[in-house]
Amino acid sequence: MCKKTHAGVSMMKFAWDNYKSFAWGKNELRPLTKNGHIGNMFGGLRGASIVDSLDTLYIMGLIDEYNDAKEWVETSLDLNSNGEASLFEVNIRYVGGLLSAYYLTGEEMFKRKVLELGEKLLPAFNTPTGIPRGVINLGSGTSWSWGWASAGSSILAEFGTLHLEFVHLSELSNNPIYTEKVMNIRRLLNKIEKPHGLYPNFLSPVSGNWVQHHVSIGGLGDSFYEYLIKSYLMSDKTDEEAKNMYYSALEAIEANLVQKSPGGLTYMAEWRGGILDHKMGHLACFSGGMVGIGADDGAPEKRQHFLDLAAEITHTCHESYSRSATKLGPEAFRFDGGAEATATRLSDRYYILRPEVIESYMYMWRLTHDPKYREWGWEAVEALEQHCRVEAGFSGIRDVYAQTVSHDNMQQSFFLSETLKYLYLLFSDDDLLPLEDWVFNTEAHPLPVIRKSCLHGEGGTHDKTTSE
Ligand code: DMJ
Repeated sequence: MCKKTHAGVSMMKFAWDNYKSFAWGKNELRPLTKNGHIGNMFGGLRGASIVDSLDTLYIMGLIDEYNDAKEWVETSLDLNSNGEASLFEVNIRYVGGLLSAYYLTGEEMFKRKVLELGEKLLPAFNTPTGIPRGVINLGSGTSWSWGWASAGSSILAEFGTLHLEFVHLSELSNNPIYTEKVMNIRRLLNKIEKPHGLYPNFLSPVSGNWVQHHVSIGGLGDSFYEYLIKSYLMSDKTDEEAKNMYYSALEAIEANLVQKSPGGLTYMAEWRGGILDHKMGHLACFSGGMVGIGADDGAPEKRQHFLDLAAEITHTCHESYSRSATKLGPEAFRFDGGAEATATRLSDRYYILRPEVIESYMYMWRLTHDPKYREWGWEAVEALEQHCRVEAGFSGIRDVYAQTVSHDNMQQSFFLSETLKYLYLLFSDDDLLPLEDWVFNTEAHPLPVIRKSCLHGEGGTHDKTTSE
């Protein structure tokens, strides 16, 4: 194992050990106050950091830690909870985490748990259009829209980020209902008229019409686009509808949102009813990797163009890191009023251990083997160690431009699931979870490509899925 891969493992072990000491069974660790955080995103479900970490621990070969996590899931993950859960968050973290744990290890218990949980999500689809609402009570099955979403609408990045997990739920249960639910969403989105070919972020689950014309590749839109291309890849390149929707969406994005700054940086702006907002969120930085993994299946004459676009976006996102005092990137950066990849508002300067920039480094490394992606990943390791590591875990910071950092006291579960996993894969050989065989859900949980001839409900795989 190379020294840099080892660094990823020791960071994971440090994050995990502290979670275990101070927050075991809670959703996240609060590393400054050394206690646990539960929050209200998962409707009474607990142990988000455990479920999100199962595959990372396993892949890294942290087997004692993985066994502790597995035992907790078996004995203490109580799915009979009664609170208000985000359908999206439960799906990407719990369903995704349990599915990948099952596929990597072949442990039947994970399959039982994930099928039990999957069933509890189905009532969210009982709306006039079948577009699910954002919030569901896992006990009663009642669902409703987020109070902050305009006019009772559902969010594109939420109802559009169910496909990969739901197709696997159908595979494992031999029950087509999950696939039917997400195919119905797909059908509606494919059919509905789109302004300039773009997908707005808010849709009414009652009328099936767009509610506002705000378009973003960052928050509220992001993973919908990611799941189009990944649905195609996960189907062993048979899902032509997903493929066509992805490339048409990308064409509209390029025509309307992709911009070049005066300093030559390529970025994806946001769109508000035809008016561009020259801002890119940290969340939108996943798109370097997305455009990269989709490059090969585009029209032959556009392949190099897509790869170039992916590299340019990843470069811009790296710039948002390298232009800060901490070498970590802000939540959102702008390209107006003289700004070039920097945050101008105080409220955009925080970094909460998000993965998207490192995620794009990992994909671009695998696709090009250009050493700069590993160099950039290593800069991020050093910055995380210097500014986010505290006595009892890793913490987000409030201002990436401040020389003396102020910590937010939260070790997000996606730091263990995504940030540290992508860093580890960036410094590992390509045959660890090869991209031809595995697709990562939006929380970085690997799901196998479905090859009708050999999957059929079997857990386990012949690929290299763990460190020796
Ligand atoms: C993760 O939970 C997922 O990557 C999601 O798609 C977006 N936000 C966080 C990480 O930033």
